[in-house]
Amino acid sequence: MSEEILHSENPSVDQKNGKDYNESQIQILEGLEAVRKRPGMYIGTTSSRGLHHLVHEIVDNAVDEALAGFCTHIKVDILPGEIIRVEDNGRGIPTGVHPKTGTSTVEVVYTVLHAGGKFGGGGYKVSGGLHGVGASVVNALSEWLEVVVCHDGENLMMQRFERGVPCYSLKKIGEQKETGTTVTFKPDPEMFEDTVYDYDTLKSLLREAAFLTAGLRITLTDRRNPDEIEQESFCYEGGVASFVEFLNTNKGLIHDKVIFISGTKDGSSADIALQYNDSYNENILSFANNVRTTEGGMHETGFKTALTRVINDYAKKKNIIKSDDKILTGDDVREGLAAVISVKLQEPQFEGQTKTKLGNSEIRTMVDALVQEKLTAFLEENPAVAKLILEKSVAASRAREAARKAKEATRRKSALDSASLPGKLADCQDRNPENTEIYIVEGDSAGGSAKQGRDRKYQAILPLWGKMLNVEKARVDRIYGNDKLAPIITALGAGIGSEFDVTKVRYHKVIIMADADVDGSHIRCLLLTFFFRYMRPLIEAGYVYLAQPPLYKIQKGKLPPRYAYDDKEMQEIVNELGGVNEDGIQRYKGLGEMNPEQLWETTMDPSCRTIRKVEMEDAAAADAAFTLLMGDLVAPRKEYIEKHAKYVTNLDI
Ligand code: TSJ
Repeated sequence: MSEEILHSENPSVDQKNGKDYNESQIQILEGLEAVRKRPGMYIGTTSSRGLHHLVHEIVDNAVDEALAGFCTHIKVDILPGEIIRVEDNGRGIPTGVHPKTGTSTVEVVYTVLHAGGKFGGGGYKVSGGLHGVGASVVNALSEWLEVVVCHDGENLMMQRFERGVPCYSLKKIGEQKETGTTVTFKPDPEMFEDTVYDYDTLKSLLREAAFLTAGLRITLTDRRNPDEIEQESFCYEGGVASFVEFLNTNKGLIHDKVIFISGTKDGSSADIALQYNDSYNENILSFANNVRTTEGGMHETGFKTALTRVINDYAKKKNIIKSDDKILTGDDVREGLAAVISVKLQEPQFEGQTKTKLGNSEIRTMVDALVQEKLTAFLEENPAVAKLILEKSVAASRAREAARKAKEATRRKSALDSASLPGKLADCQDRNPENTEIYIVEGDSAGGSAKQGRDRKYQAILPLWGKMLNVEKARVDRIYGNDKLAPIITALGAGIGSEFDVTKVRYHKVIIMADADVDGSHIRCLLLTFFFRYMRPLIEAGYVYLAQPPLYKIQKGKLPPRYAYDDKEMQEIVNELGGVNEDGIQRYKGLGEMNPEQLWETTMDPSCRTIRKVEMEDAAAADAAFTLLMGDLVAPRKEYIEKHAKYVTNLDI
């Protein structure tokens, strides 16, 4: 492979100033080539998510400089052509010759896999980054990348790479007093399915980074459209405490001030913030070395165990619970809890299916001891707050007891028994969940078409009817009783909440099929929120999908009909057909308009349909939108709808 690069005819590759390639340089090229051969191995996915990971990866390097205490401001710009520029005001990547390679440290950082900041000379870097892959991976996956560095407060140095290969060695391009690093790169369209950056995705990513590094300012500017430059700047002196305030925006608070706990032990540190709101949900976000640990892990376990113990001990001590059978469960003490746990450690072990579960058991012990000590002291010193939290937990406990009884009552009526599946469910013949899929369809007419159009061997159809339940205001007991959600619970056959058992799910594809209009978004939002809150492992297992019905049917004369899934595609097809007459450009108003054959051809036939897998981020975004849309607070809701009208209607796009 290195052959083609070594003997490249690209005149911009200056053959390293005529120097012979030595063994280590060949290894470097082989390394970068490996990244380009299997990009998924290094960044998880080449989907839009992978594209955004690149920015995260580069920004993390600048964040490390901030954590080391030398950088106060990071600027991220989206430039025309989907080019990203990241600039910091740190010390600048060292520019001297690296003893191992004989090239500059800058070049090492960008060409040696896993080099990261460890080559900075002296400065130790806890392995951060998404999976700690480093700048070289971003370089390998960029059509081109340019780095401009001022390290010595005198010389401005620059180097350019194309698909990972240096175009020339680091060279002086000018003089500058201020130190810092600027990286500009264009993700390689050959490597990514989609190279369009989403402003809101970058915004939440950078806001999160700002929350996790108290005092660091991060500014995002979208310059893609020169007539409409968008900019937002994030800086939070409160760090994770500010993060919790943010999570509780627009929620009714149980107590005013966020509780903040922090400590270090054996070179590891933990920052924890928590605050209760009056909802019935728990919202715990955890991080290890600034990497979001969606699958949880030892830091989360330590926190939860200690929280449950501390609250029960306090309740017993104050005679709030008198007998052992009234002990508060973990679910009870976490009802309405918003919390952020951020730990930093030297050698994080990332485990689990998506490598986002922290495996270091010493962190569990550390977090447990820290929360035990500090939260106990807090409750003692703040009896008024303690009383409010205890009341919330006790109310949750009572509600859960009532829910258990409600569930038993319903069980007795056998309405939720898998022996009696919901009446409207058209089940499939195959009983092996690995082969089967269920379409959850809004609207009776679409449901009818889907039933006729499906392949009944492995496709089940559940039409939804009945009243929309406001999940936001409902506890578990009311979910079971809801006529819209109960059939879903029964059809899936795996329970809900803490009793949900993903191994019992009757279908490994749960496909939400709703119209591409406001009502459709509403139902998608409701269902995603429901799955997010009550069947989260279903999403984590990757079993939830969104059907993508076409928006247009294009008919020209006697030719077979063509379908388009967005406006651009519609225009392309029309052009390709050389135009169509008036009644040939048909826009579907809803799924119900399609006949069974059309629905099968466009949306349900696995050989030609597209379905979109729901990621945790999608579901979390739906949950956040839902909180605003269905919550009690009218003013923020109105404001949100006005500001995000487009987003709310296209929640899945
Ligand atoms: F890695 C990278 F190229 F992706 C990147 C690194 C991207 C950006 C936007 C910034 C940086 C970066 C690296 N900013 N600041 C630094 N700092 C160092 O590399 C550095 C500087 C000095 C010393 C020292 O010990 O003197 C050590 C290090 C690691």
